[in-house]
Amino acid sequence: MEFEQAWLTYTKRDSGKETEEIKYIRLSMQGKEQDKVIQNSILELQRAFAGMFGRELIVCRKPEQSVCLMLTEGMQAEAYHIYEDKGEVTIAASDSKGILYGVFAFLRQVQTGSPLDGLDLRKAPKMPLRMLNHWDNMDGSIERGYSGASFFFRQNQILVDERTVTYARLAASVGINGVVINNVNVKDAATWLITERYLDKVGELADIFGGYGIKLYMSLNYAAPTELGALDSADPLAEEVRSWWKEQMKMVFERVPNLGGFLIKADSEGRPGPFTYGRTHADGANMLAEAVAPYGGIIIWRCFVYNCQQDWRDYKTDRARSGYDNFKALDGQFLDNVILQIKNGPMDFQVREPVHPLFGGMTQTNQMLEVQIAQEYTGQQRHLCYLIPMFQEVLKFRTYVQEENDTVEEIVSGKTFGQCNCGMAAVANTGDDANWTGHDMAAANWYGFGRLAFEPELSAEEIAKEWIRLTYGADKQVEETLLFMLMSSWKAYEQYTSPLGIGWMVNPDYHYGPNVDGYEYSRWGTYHRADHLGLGVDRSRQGTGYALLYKEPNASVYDDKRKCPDELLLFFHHIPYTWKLKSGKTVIQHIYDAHFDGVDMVDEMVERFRKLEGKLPQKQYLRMLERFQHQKEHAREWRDQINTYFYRKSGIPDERGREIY
Ligand code: GCW
Repeated sequence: MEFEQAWLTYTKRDSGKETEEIKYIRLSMQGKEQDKVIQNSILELQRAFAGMFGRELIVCRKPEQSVCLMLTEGMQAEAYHIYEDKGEVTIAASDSKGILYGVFAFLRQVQTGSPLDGLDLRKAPKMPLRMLNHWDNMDGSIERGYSGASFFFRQNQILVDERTVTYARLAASVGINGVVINNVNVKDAATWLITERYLDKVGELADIFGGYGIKLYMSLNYAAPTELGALDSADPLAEEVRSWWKEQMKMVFERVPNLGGFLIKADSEGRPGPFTYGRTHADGANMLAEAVAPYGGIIIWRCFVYNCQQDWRDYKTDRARSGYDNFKALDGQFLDNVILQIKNGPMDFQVREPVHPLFGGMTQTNQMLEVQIAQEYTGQQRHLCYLIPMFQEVLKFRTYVQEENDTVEEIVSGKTFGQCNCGMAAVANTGDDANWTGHDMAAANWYGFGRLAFEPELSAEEIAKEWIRLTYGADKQVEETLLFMLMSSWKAYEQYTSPLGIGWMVNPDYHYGPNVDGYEYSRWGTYHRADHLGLGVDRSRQGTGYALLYKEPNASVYDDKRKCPDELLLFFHHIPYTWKLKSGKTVIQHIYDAHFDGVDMVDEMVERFRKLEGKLPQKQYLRMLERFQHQKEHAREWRDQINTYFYRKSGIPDERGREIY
């Protein structure tokens, strides 16, 4: 399958000052023997300079040349320092990953046209783990994949080819240092990934990744001992089960010594787990952690655990509570090489959710934030939805777990509780489409996720600008237009889809397109609980009590409908249509206005985009235009379905007299 280079285009540059400055570039390498990562760093520089300037970079060992890669002592792991002195650029680091990240950062400077004169850039990644989670199945399909088939697996075989290398380069260029290659729902052939059948190929993949500073991880089937036919039980406290895992892991790590570890989804949505044996998540996670500990392995255990069969009509049960209720009591029981991976919100990657209350709820457990750049609920890469602004809001959220250093960012950076097994993971949005991400502009989410996990202090706008320049060059109109589109897109999507934090108004199972009553577990009634008077889920102390899971003052703010922020109001409260929001509008009028405004925003985006014809490569332009045309129509369908539904329910007309179908 043909593939493009996404943001690593390295296209020809033949004007501008920066070109002059580095015209005579040569490369020198100081420091210890070159490992694979350093070799790849040099290759990357050579590739880039050949592409951008049509010049060959000569590698020599004399220090007085123009670009110097320097391994030195005393810097933080993975950090780099780039500085210019008398026309010579030095990229210094204490480890080869620092050199690699420094090289990519230097190339970003050159490509975005930032001045090299007087350059003095010191960066160290904020989050220790910066991971992509692929939900790829071994038959080649991708769960919630919107960009074609898997490029890791086909027909139950592991693929290793040119695309693997380009993938690793793209991921490393934004600082990704861990990749889970298979779906967390581990079934069929994937259960066998930890056996002889696949380990040679896993090892090959792990080596390619390793050359780019990336550790390979796999998702694990908790019931592997029984499903592989080895034992009758997977009880985490049974001696034979524990020793089976120890033996298995010994073999796995012998064969793939640079393996990072495993990701596990247990006791959720039909996946097996320790509950079968009356054991806790801590029992299950710790058993595996012990088995991988001798090899420096890590167990990442997901907190996305809920019982989808529960009757929640009477407000006694609430899916939003279940992550917290399952894990809070276990805080402090997990071994050091276990990390709990927590989705950004308590439900499931809706366009708007409050921050998961486990952040701030746990103080003695390694924690990792999971976000989803695969746009399952945010337009499936047919709609444009740049998610970095959302992730930034999540990271900046104050949990009040302590007086300072209490934001989600500080927790998952390890600052709050002095941890180093922590970080951020994104459910990946890639597939084997030529452009990797289905929608060309969805690549900004992949790019942005990595950049954000490395440097959360960057603004969503800065990240977007970088991505635009790297991908499409320095044309002002292109930059302004695409920046406007990216920065308006999340807001627009939120406006024309489900209102005020309520969520779930999508078609069941495939989660695309409007369906107000579409929540798949609606056998107990609609999720949104709309009647002729109002809508929303009462999660206050009178309702499910979920609001009280937060630390003060968050709990009181969410618990009180007068204080609760508008954008989350219907997540936390059941509200009459006539209730006045902080904005001064009634709930029903907000629903109408937001839906009309959202469509207008899309229209404006598309109108501006059309003016880029001739400025973007034609093939890409047409590919994108097709998606934008669909988004335009589909946004109208959303608007009309939602507005009509609530008009019919409430009987209250639009005060601006617009036609509601
Ligand atoms: O968002 C939901 C998806 C499932 C997914 C699950 C999870 C991998 O609809 O497809 O399964 O979350 O995160 O485990």
